[in-house]
Amino acid sequence: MIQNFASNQLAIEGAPPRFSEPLHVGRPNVCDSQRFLERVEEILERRWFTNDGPVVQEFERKICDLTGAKHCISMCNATVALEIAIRALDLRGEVILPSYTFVATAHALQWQEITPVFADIDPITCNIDPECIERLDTPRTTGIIGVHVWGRPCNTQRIESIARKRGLKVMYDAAHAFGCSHEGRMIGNFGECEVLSFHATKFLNSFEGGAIVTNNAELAEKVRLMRNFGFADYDQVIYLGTNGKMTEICAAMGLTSLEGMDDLIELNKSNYEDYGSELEGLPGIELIDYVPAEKPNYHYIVVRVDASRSPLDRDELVTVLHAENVLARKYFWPGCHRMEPYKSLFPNAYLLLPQTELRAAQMMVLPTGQSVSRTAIAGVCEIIKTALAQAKQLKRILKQKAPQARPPHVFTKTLECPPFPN
Ligand code: T4K
Repeated sequence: MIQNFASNQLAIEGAPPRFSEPLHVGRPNVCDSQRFLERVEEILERRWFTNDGPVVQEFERKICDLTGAKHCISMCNATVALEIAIRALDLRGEVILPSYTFVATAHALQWQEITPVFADIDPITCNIDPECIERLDTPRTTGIIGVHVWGRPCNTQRIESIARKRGLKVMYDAAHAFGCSHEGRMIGNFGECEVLSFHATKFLNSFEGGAIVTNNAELAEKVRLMRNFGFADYDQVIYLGTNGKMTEICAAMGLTSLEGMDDLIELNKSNYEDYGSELEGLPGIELIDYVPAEKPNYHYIVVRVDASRSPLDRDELVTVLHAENVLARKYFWPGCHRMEPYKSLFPNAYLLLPQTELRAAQMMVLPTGQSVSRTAIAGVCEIIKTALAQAKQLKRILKQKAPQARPPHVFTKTLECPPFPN
């Protein structure tokens, strides 16, 4: 899969791509496939496929054991889990959240006609800046959604003290943070509730899936009802609800992934360290760090490209990598405030989001996980090093190729807001 790099010519200059197959960010990890298939056999035999079956219940119990949270209510995905949590907490009016997140966090509010109010981020952690929350709070504000971006926890103490002072409810989008700890407690125990994602691309995958974890029994009960159309019993609907249920097959995958979780963390950590040592010392190239005293899941390899020090900027590096079949991603570019419908609703939001604008233009996510070997990591880093060393001539080529060189799935519409800073 990895080709020889005999000459220093890059694919963007006309050489064959370094990787013959695409190297994806977000390739799913598969743990014990035999054990998963056994579970599938059992499910088929049992003929209980969904609606709170035994595998779902076992999965939920194991999530509680691992996080220490009292209740886990599994869901079909994290987006629906966010929507249900927002509704169960009775959030309405305006809710403050970061713009630097996957668009699902904002959509879960807007879908329910609640106004997402975008706060700027702390430039170090890329998580919501608590000082901005104070500035954005209005009489219409009912809550705050913090997002533990890349699995690095928000400043929960500060957020929750602001919320207490101002009578706001706090929940967290913990889609990236399953298996991580914060101040000695596992993620899953903060705010009113936390939402996990078990999407195929996530640290723990159940094909598609999510969960709400909480220590609040009343909220847990409400969420359980809402997940199943509001049914309290046969023929008895006592609540407005939807279909947010996880299937048995998804739970079987989730359970199997849980059993392989320690190995996954070890592998992720080793990949992270390999990237770290390969990229060390490159000007303007910085791998985000995790607090080793806590328990990170090391699921994302996130590199900040500071164009004031690096000879190539983030977009240039991503274009070079794509030409080599390394499908690096620009998560989270553009920030939610530059996506529809928010771009039209709040055309001036960018004025209040300088750190979001800056980081969205700098961050690049590289492939990791089971499908990326040490040799592949060395290959990816060698491309980056070669590109930086040849930056002057590459800039000329990139300029000429600009329209064709654009990665296929990036945002191509002309933005009404001004261009990003570098
Ligand atoms: N909150 C946050 C903070 C989130 O990051 C997310 C999801 C959510 C909430 C919502 O969670 P869910 O409702 O999904 O449970 C991907 C994921 O689809 C999305 O789950 C994730 N965040 C986001 C950060 O990344 P896209 O639009 O970039 O997906 P896509 O299809 O481009 O896939 C990413 C890469 O993974 C591709 O290069 C191909 C590779 N891939 C993907 C799948 C699904 C595979 O190799 N195999 C696969 O099966 O959003």
